[in-house]
Amino acid sequence: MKRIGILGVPMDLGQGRRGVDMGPSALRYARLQEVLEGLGHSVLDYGDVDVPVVESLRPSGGGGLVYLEAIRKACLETIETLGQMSPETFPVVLGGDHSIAMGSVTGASRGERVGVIWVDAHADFNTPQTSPSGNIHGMPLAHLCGLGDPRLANLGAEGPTVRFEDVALIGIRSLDPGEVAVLREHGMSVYSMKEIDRLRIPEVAAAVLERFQGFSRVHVSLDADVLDPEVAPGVGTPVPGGLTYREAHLLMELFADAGIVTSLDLVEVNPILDRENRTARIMVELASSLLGKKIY
Ligand code: B3U
Ligand code: MN
Ligand code: MN
Repeated sequence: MKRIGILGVPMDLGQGRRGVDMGPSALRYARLQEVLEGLGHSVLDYGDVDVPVVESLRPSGGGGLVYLEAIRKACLETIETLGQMSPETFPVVLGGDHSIAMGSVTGASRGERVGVIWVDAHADFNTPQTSPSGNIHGMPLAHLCGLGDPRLANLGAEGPTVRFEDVALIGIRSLDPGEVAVLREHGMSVYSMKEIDRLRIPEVAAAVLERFQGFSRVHVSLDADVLDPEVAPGVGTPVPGGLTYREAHLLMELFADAGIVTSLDLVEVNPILDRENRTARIMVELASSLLGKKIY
């Protein structure tokens, strides 16, 4: 039995499509708390971080970076709220777009060395210099590693939250040219869909889990768009050829069996683009697979 703390971050400032701010509501509507309690956990919902409505910010033009300060503030509030949870609490942070992970990973790591498993169609390893869109949800992992804009790269007390060698990316199939260069430069460990097709999920999971054995903190950041759009249509930037329903569950179950994961993000669920809350329901099921006990 774990103590689990749910925190919503209704953030849509990291990208251009409306609706992803409703992700926390959709995940709660899909009975996240009841499902986790059904597994025997004790679950407390800490409510939502305050995120300004996009219309209230009236940007004077420019790309997505005009929202940098508002995103930074929401990430700092996320860190503060996660800090109020007891150290043994397992945080489940609900996006919102993926820019929230700069707050969730930093807060959940509690200043300790943290292994990050980034499960996503995208690497989110752009910096303001390499990003073709200017959207900050395409940049959180780079900033967690200390690259990019110093206002986002140093949200923790002591510099970058994550070491380059402590990241594993899984499910990647859409990269920008500048992003590839930065990933290569830092020798990032990328399990693309090609590698998943070649090695299959058990081998990928085993390799990643072996790397993070002995870590006191391991964070899984689960972007709904890692799933195939046929399985999870409610996302802003769908990319064909993603994880099947069974592959995604197997990955979470193998993580659960290893028992080393200490925190989780569920991000990029966009209920406006979804079909009858299917994507939120699948994300809740995946959280349940990650937090369930091994039966067979
Ligand atoms: N790499 C592109 C697209 C993208 C990243 N993350 C999402 N989409 N969800 C970018 O805008 O940085
Ligand atoms: Mn992402
Ligand atoms: Mn993505």
